[in-house]
Amino acid sequence: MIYNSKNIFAKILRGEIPNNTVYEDEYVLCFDDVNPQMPIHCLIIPKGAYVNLNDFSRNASDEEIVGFYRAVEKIVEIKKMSGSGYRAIFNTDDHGGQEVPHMHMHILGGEKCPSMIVK
Ligand code: DGP
Repeated sequence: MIYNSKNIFAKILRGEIPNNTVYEDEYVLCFDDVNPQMPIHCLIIPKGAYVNLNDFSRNASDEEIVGFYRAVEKIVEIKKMSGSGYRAIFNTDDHGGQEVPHMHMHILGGEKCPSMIVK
């Protein structure tokens, strides 16, 4: 799996494109999605160069994987969604509808999410 360092999230990580940062630590950056689908819609990305969830699960260190998932709970707290709930989505590759080839988790909430749409 070849990582393309010209992708938009790599540029955000390098500070070449601005973002509305929600949370940042040594493992992740979380920022608001530019095209929100719900009142709350942010993206969590690992700081390491991983194309998608498969690449991350296979090649990230245990520390990076734990760091990523620990950050999710912190971000949910920051966005005040721990009581009401939220939806987490990893779009992966072509069939998953992934547009940006840097692994990311969508966190959506702020109101009840619609039923899952398959088609
Ligand atoms: P996906 O289809 O899962 O690859 O979703 C990519 C998301 O990234 C999509 O919801 C829009 C968002 N996005 C694309 N470009 C930018 C950007 O430059 N800034 C921000 N904040 N979000 C972006």
